[in-house]
Amino acid sequence: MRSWSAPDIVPLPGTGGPLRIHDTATGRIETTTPGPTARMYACGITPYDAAHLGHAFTYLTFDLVNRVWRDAGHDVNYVQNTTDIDDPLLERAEATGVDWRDLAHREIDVFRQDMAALSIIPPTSYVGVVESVDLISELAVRIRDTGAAYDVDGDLYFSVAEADSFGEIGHLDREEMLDLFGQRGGDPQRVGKKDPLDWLLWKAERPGEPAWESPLGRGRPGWHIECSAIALDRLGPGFDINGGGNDLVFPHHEMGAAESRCVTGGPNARHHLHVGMVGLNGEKMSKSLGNLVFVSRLREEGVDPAVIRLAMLSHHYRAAWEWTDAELPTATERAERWRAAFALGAGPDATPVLAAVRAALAEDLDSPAALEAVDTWATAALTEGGADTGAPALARTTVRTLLGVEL
Ligand code: 5CA
Ligand code: ZN
Repeated sequence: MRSWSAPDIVPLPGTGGPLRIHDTATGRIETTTPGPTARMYACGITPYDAAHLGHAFTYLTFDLVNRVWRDAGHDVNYVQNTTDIDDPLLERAEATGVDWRDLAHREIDVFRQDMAALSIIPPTSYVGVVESVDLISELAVRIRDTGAAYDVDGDLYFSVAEADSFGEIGHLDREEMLDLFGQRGGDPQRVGKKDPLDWLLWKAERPGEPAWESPLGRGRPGWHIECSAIALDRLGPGFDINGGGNDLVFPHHEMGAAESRCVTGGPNARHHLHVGMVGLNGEKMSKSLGNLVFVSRLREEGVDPAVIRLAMLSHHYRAAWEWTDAELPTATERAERWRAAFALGAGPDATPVLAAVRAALAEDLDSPAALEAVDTWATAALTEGGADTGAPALARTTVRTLLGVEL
């Protein structure tokens, strides 16, 4: 599937250090150790509605990972899916009287524009489920052939009893798993399953619903297997980082990891990165709750995407936070201050700013600390001045290349 246009990445002097990130599976900050090409997968949108600030915050986080790795000298193979066939998409299409394909194409297109406007580096491979049905059904067959899956009235289920190391990412107890499984797209009540936690790999064709031919019969993929199949196909086993928002820790990433482990015998990824939820008025911003601030709406209202990006960067990726009316004025003021400092003919040496931004991002993507380092330099440049004529340009390039803020 077509991705979106890439922002300009201007190289910086020197190289950054290794990226350390909080790994959900270990609960600790771990040092990533990619090869020459770092490999990362992030769960993409289900395109039944426009992207909101929560989605943007998640993709901004993976964009920072991408930038830090590149600055450390790696190429990055970044894969993102889009769930262009799933129940919520079909429900919305039905409710609004549009074809589900048209709905998906329209929303994916808005998403691409949002991502490009926010200077998010596009994935190397942007992969839809519809175009991947064959490789997903192939993985389902491989899983079935190991004996880990079984049939319930034509649908294929993964048997949780056969999942080695189940719980390795979220470390939840069974009660919590059952609760979250029911809330997040699972079917604990389905009659005929061996265990309420067993999950759907392949859903046989239902009347009036789209279906594809496969060795498992006509039908469509379950949710988790789309990501495990696409990641295995494009990245291979044991890639560097898998992740998404922290609403995906369970069941999505736990069940996806179990699928992958079932056929490879090892972990799908070396590290698991999860982003805190962005809320509005005390609730998680979510399509089903309808409490959304759309990136596309803000853009239509004329908000500078660099300001939206700055507002998000002022929050650490792991913390849950709320979008409020104060976000945009604060970020606008900061953008103006920085712009004024970058426009000066000279300023204080900016080498320490580059070092501080590099260090802050490499240590678990501490973007608030990175912004503070730039604030300190900009304030000094504007109030005390400085003699270094290269400093404003170096500070600006630091901000553009590492933080992706185009000022
Ligand atoms: N298509 C699936 C993943 S395979 C999905 O979860 N789609 S989504 O549209 O619901 O979410 C897209 C991405 O944004 C996911 O990584 C999800 O974890 C993240 N996300 C959703 N809501 C929020 C939020 N309020 N704050 C932060 N991230 C969010
Ligand atoms: Zn996913």
